[in-house]
Amino acid sequence: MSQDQSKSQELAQNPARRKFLNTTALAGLSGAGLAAGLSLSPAATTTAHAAASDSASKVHLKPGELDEYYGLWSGGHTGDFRVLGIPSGRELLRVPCFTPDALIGWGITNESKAVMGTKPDGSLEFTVGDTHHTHASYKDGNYDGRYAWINDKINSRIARIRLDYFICDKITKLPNVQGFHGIFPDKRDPVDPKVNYTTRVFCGGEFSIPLPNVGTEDHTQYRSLFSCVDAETMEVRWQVLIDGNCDLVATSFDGKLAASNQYNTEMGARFEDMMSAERDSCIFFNIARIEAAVKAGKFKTYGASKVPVVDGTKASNKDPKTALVGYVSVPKNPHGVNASPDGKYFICAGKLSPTATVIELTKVLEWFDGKMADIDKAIVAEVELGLGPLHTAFDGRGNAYTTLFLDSQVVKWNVDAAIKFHAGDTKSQYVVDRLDVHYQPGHINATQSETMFADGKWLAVGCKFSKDRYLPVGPMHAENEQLIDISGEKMVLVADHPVRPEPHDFIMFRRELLSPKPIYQHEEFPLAVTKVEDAGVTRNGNKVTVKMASYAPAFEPREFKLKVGDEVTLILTNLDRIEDLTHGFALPDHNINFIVNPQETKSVTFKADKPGVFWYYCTHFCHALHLEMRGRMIVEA
Ligand code: RUQ
Ligand code: CUA
Ligand code: CA
Repeated sequence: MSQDQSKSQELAQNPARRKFLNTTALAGLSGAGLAAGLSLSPAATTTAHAAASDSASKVHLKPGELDEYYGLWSGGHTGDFRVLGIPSGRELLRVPCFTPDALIGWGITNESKAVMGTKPDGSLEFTVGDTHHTHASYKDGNYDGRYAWINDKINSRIARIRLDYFICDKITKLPNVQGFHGIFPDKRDPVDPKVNYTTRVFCGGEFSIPLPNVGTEDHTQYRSLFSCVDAETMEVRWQVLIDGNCDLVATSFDGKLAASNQYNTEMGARFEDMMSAERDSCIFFNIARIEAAVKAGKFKTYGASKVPVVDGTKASNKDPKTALVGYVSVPKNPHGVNASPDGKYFICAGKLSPTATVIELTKVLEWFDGKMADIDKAIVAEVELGLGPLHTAFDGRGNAYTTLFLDSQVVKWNVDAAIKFHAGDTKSQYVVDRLDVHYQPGHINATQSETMFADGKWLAVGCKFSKDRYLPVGPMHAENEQLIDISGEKMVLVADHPVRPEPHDFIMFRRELLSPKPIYQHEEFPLAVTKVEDAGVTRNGNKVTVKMASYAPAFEPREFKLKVGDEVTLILTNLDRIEDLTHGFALPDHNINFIVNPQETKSVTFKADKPGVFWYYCTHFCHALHLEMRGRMIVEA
């Protein structure tokens, strides 16, 4: 028996060993958790390898075989959005959104700068980002392949990714919010049954700040806002002023409720204060009522923002019949809130409590209807799982899978059995299986997990530490995304995938739910140079427009002349229509480099500030004459 197994057995036999983590225990225990991860015995490793080889053939796709699932991953503090194939785990694409990207020329081209946002001098407002959570648009309880959204925690921005071209087309900054963390689209409209698809995206504000943000030290004055962004216009529709903070966000399948777990109901400014209470909350937002309050003009605004802010504080929401929000009590510093695919429950993981809390949505709605006096009665289970529970996924067969950060495990548990256990049936065995993962898992998701079509095939686990799992490459380690086969009763660890630090959340869905376009259409680009004859140079004073076309293996024009001091806007359309025939445009000594995919148009604006001959050339291998695909920019003194 491995040390990890004996540790979890000891915990199983003596679960009261540490009901809750306090400040001192936390420091000691996180150390113990890390040490336990390191000391996996050779025996345990061998067993894991043997089990994995049975399922391994499923993940090793033959050359030319395609994956069954798309995986949409966040990039973490690389600030990007990533696309993986599942089960192979192969990374297929990185979609830049919040941060510049040298391959695409994101942050270099005028079009990308317009999406990212610029300062008055034309330079980028932000060049850093921190993406955590990505979720896609819904229709009838399943992904509809229109959009994905992703958060930027550092600068409180939300980006939309078009899933037809896999490009970021809009970014919105949330006003009066810092630490925008959880994000989730609604799944249908709460009022209009015809609107059975996503029209809103909800955003949780994790940090509290003065409203408006003046530099005051008195943190009792700080507040957090929960924001609603319009899925189409990407404008902020409304915000809710709350007590405590928001962390992760989940939405119900009927569109009526959004929820956010709160770890800082204490509204403390230091971690000791943030963990002083034994229980925090999961806050529930009544979407229809909030929108009615906004319509009725019952809102405030803060600072320069015009966004209506309704009052969701406890003091103003005591009467359930008129309440915009309800606060369900959850133990201690919960992390993660996830909606079960049957539409019945939200599950909050306890983080500093070894428990998961199951909240029944019909009961929350009964509270809002005034039929149930105590909203905490919506809790139908609060069961022990192990140390450091963070996030939960579902297999569509009634089982939940929760990561245990400190135990370095995934625990599979049955939700109905947990509810029975909580109701007093102490014989109800709700834990089905436990599996060691490597190491310290955070997010977890199963294929189709957050839809009504959870299929229970694969489980991916984002392990925050990889330690000894890969060849050492110096002090910085890859993260370890592990893939687990959950098609049977027992979980089987099948593959390790190194990823560049550090993805947080991800979703995986069936490939037929997307139909990406193989090439662009000129109509997407107002500046498109649609035929070679339109290429050429026009001058207006010292403002020069260069319309350029690329078609393998040439640029048109092949040379153009400028004078020092000219301000140049170069518009390039790739006229090749062949799938996968991308050209690059690199201009030495001018910090310009970008690609144009088939039928795509991009533009750059720069100063010709020095005399010389500058060979612009294609960077993307496109043709036998790729190296010859170049031209001269001649700048005369
Ligand atoms: S959080 S490890 Cu940024 Cu998604 Cu839970
Ligand atoms: Cu065009 Cu290489
Ligand atoms: Ca707390």
